Amino acid sequence: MISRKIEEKLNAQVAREAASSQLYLAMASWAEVEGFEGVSEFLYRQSDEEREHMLKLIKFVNERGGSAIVPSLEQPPAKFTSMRSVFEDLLEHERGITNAINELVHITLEEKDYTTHRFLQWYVEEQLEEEALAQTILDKLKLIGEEKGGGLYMFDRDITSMSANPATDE
Ligand code: OFO
Repeated sequence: MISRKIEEKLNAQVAREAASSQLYLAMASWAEVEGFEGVSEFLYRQSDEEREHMLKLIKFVNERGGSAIVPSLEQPPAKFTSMRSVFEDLLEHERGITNAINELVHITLEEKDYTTHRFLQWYVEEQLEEEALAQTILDKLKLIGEEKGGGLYMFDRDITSMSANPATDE
Protein backbone atom coordinates (compact mmCIF):
# COMPACT_ATOMS: atom_id res chain seq x y z
CA MET A 1 0.00 0.00 0.00
CA ILE A 2 1.41 3.40 -0.92
CA SER A 3 1.04 6.46 1.28
CA ARG A 4 -1.05 9.43 0.17
CA LYS A 5 2.12 11.42 -0.27
CA ILE A 6 3.70 8.84 -2.57
CA GLU A 7 0.43 8.49 -4.47
CA GLU A 8 0.33 12.23 -5.04
CA LYS A 9 3.96 12.36 -6.15
CA LEU A 10 3.54 9.41 -8.51
CA ASN A 11 0.45 11.03 -10.01
CA ALA A 12 2.48 14.17 -10.60
CA GLN A 13 4.94 11.99 -12.50
CA VAL A 14 2.05 10.50 -14.52
CA ALA A 15 1.28 14.05 -15.63
CA ARG A 16 4.91 14.71 -16.55
CA GLU A 17 5.12 11.57 -18.67
CA ALA A 18 1.89 12.56 -20.41
CA ALA A 19 3.30 16.02 -21.08
CA SER A 20 6.49 14.45 -22.48
CA SER A 21 4.42 12.31 -24.82
CA GLN A 22 2.48 15.36 -26.02
CA LEU A 23 5.62 17.42 -26.53
CA TYR A 24 7.32 14.72 -28.60
CA LEU A 25 4.15 14.20 -30.57
CA ALA A 26 4.14 17.90 -31.45
CA MET A 27 7.81 17.69 -32.44
CA ALA A 28 7.13 14.60 -34.56
CA SER A 29 4.28 16.30 -36.34
CA TRP A 30 6.39 19.41 -37.02
CA ALA A 31 9.22 17.26 -38.43
CA GLU A 32 6.76 15.40 -40.63
CA VAL A 33 5.36 18.63 -42.07
CA GLU A 34 8.91 19.89 -42.66
CA GLY A 35 9.68 16.75 -44.67
CA PHE A 36 11.96 15.03 -42.17
CA GLU A 37 10.53 11.56 -42.37
CA GLY A 38 13.22 9.85 -40.29
CA VAL A 39 13.13 12.40 -37.50
CA SER A 40 9.34 12.30 -37.34
CA GLU A 41 9.38 8.50 -37.16
CA PHE A 42 11.92 8.68 -34.33
CA LEU A 43 9.90 11.28 -32.43
CA TYR A 44 6.57 9.48 -32.90
CA ARG A 45 8.27 6.47 -31.36
CA GLN A 46 9.59 8.59 -28.48
CA SER A 47 6.10 9.93 -27.91
CA ASP A 48 4.73 6.36 -27.75
CA GLU A 49 7.43 5.43 -25.27
CA GLU A 50 6.49 8.30 -22.99
CA ARG A 51 2.91 7.09 -23.05
CA GLU A 52 4.21 3.67 -21.99
CA HIS A 53 6.09 5.31 -19.12
CA MET A 54 2.85 6.98 -18.08
CA LEU A 55 0.89 3.71 -18.27
CA LYS A 56 3.48 1.87 -16.23
CA LEU A 57 3.05 4.44 -13.47
CA ILE A 58 -0.75 4.38 -13.65
CA LYS A 59 -0.79 0.62 -13.27
CA PHE A 60 1.69 0.70 -10.41
CA VAL A 61 -0.30 3.31 -8.47
CA ASN A 62 -3.52 1.32 -8.89
CA GLU A 63 -1.90 -2.00 -8.02
CA ARG A 64 -0.43 -0.53 -4.85
CA GLY A 65 -3.81 0.56 -3.51
CA GLY A 66 -3.80 4.12 -4.80
CA SER A 67 -5.86 5.78 -7.52
CA ALA A 68 -4.11 6.99 -10.61
CA ILE A 69 -5.24 10.31 -12.00
CA VAL A 70 -5.32 10.75 -15.75
CA PRO A 71 -4.17 14.34 -16.26
CA SER A 72 -5.52 16.98 -18.60
CA LEU A 73 -3.18 17.91 -21.39
CA GLU A 74 -1.55 21.22 -22.17
CA GLN A 75 -1.05 22.16 -25.78
CA PRO A 76 2.64 21.94 -26.69
CA PRO A 77 4.20 24.32 -29.25
CA ALA A 78 3.05 23.71 -32.84
CA LYS A 79 6.19 25.14 -34.44
CA PHE A 80 9.88 24.83 -33.78
CA THR A 81 12.55 27.13 -35.13
CA SER A 82 15.06 24.49 -36.21
CA MET A 83 16.05 20.86 -35.94
CA ARG A 84 18.70 21.80 -33.44
CA SER A 85 16.24 23.67 -31.26
CA VAL A 86 13.97 20.60 -31.23
CA PHE A 87 16.71 18.41 -29.81
CA GLU A 88 17.96 21.12 -27.47
CA ASP A 89 14.43 21.35 -26.08
CA LEU A 90 14.23 17.57 -25.88
CA LEU A 91 17.46 17.29 -23.90
CA GLU A 92 16.42 20.12 -21.62
CA HIS A 93 13.08 18.46 -21.08
CA GLU A 94 14.67 15.09 -20.25
CA ARG A 95 17.01 16.73 -17.75
CA GLY A 96 13.96 18.16 -16.01
CA ILE A 97 12.36 14.72 -15.94
CA THR A 98 15.54 13.21 -14.51
CA ASN A 99 15.47 15.77 -11.69
CA ALA A 100 11.84 14.92 -11.00
CA ILE A 101 12.61 11.19 -10.87
CA ASN A 102 15.56 11.76 -8.57
CA GLU A 103 13.38 13.83 -6.27
CA LEU A 104 10.79 11.03 -6.27
CA VAL A 105 13.43 8.44 -5.43
CA HIS A 106 14.57 10.63 -2.56
CA ILE A 107 11.03 10.88 -1.19
CA THR A 108 10.56 7.10 -1.29
CA LEU A 109 13.61 6.73 0.95
CA GLU A 110 12.31 9.36 3.35
CA GLU A 111 8.99 7.53 3.46
CA LYS A 112 10.72 4.14 3.76
CA ASP A 113 8.74 2.94 0.75
CA TYR A 114 11.23 0.46 -0.65
CA THR A 115 8.81 -1.12 -3.09
CA THR A 116 8.24 2.17 -4.89
CA HIS A 117 11.93 2.87 -4.57
CA ARG A 118 12.72 -0.34 -6.43
CA PHE A 119 10.01 0.33 -9.01
CA LEU A 120 11.53 3.73 -9.76
CA GLN A 121 14.95 2.26 -10.54
CA TRP A 122 13.61 1.41 -13.99
CA TYR A 123 12.97 5.12 -14.56
CA VAL A 124 16.41 6.05 -13.24
CA GLU A 125 17.95 3.74 -15.83
CA GLU A 126 15.62 5.00 -18.54
CA GLN A 127 16.57 8.62 -17.88
CA LEU A 128 20.24 7.77 -18.15
CA GLU A 129 19.62 6.26 -21.59
CA GLU A 130 17.34 9.04 -22.80
CA GLU A 131 19.69 11.83 -21.81
CA ALA A 132 22.63 10.05 -23.41
CA LEU A 133 20.72 9.52 -26.64
CA ALA A 134 19.52 13.13 -26.80
CA GLN A 135 23.09 14.31 -26.20
CA THR A 136 24.44 12.05 -28.97
CA ILE A 137 21.87 13.39 -31.39
CA LEU A 138 22.66 16.98 -30.47
CA ASP A 139 26.37 16.33 -30.94
CA LYS A 140 25.64 15.02 -34.43
CA LEU A 141 23.60 18.11 -35.24
CA LYS A 142 26.42 20.35 -34.01
CA LEU A 143 28.82 18.48 -36.27
CA ILE A 144 26.54 19.02 -39.22
CA GLY A 145 26.44 22.70 -38.37
CA GLU A 146 24.02 23.60 -41.11
CA GLU A 147 20.28 23.64 -40.53
CA LYS A 148 19.50 22.80 -44.14
CA GLY A 149 21.14 20.78 -46.86
CA GLY A 150 22.89 17.46 -47.35
CA GLY A 151 23.99 17.04 -43.74
CA LEU A 152 20.45 17.18 -42.46
CA TYR A 153 19.34 14.83 -45.21
CA MET A 154 21.84 12.23 -43.95
CA PHE A 155 20.89 12.95 -40.36
CA ASP A 156 17.24 12.34 -41.17
CA ARG A 157 18.13 9.02 -42.76
CA ASP A 158 20.47 7.89 -39.95
CA ILE A 159 18.28 8.76 -36.98
CA THR A 160 15.79 6.00 -37.82
CA SER A 161 18.41 3.40 -36.95
CA MET A 162 19.13 4.93 -33.54
CA SER A 163 17.61 2.91 -30.80
CA ALA A 164 15.25 5.06 -28.79
CA ASN A 165 15.99 3.11 -25.67
CA PRO A 166 17.25 -0.35 -24.78
CA ALA A 167 15.51 -0.24 -21.39
CA THR A 168 12.16 0.19 -23.12
CA ASP A 169 12.77 -2.51 -25.68
CA GLU A 170 12.68 -5.16 -22.97
FE1 OFO B 1 9.70 9.21 -19.65
O1 OFO B 1 11.40 9.43 -20.14
FE2 OFO B 1 11.50 10.90 -21.25
O2 OFO B 1 10.48 12.08 -20.40
